[in-house]
Amino acid sequence: MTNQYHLIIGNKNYSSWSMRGWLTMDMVGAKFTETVVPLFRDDTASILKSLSTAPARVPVLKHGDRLIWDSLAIVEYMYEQYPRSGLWPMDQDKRATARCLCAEMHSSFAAIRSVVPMNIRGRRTITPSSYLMSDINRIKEIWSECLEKHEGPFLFGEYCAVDIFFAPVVTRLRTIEFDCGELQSYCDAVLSHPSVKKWCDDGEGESWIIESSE
Ligand SMILES: N[C@@H](CCC(=O)N[C@@H](CS)C(=O)NCC(=O)O)C(=O)O
Repeated sequence: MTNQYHLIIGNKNYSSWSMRGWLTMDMVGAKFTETVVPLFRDDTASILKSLSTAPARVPVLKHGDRLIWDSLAIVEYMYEQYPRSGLWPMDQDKRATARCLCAEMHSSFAAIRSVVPMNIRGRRTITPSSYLMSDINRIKEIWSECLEKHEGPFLFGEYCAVDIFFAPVVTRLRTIEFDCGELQSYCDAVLSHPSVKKWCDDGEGESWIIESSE
């Protein structure tokens, strides 16, 4: 098995799960190559199939013969590879909560996902429905509790996997020009993190358009 990491991702402007995989790789400092596959085109599935035998979704991490085809699995895999990277907090109590929050992000928040598809360069003001607000309120509760307990600037003090998992939520709130109030400083900290900035700059530079996410 070679030690090369190869990350297969979707459009940086639109693919929130890809963003989480990529930010994970960037945070741990792994040297990796990336292939961006434009999503929701007639040839998307066949391109993905030509790149790996994983289910036709992104992100997919190839590490030698190993395939890791889910963003949360990529976090856990890269944590095993880079245990001192700070991907999960060092403290076990914090780490337990951090894992719960990433799992919650991974399995919940259907409203924000469906009503506000990720579109980093997009801006559109909306009046959030109560359905959407129930997700946003839970997100605000998580952020407030973490920031109060750990004193910021990130949710567990230092930037970690939880900030990575919430980064696409931050960009979605910016897309709908949502007033985050006192949580705006957290959003600003995420958006100005060098990895997040790099991803967003790349996304803004893409020319693909996915109409259903506009
Ligand atoms: N649970 C998966 C979700 C992956 C996922 O749904 N990725 C989307 C892009 S953000 C995708 O591949 N969509 C293409 C499709 O569904 O055909 C993960 O965390 O990696």
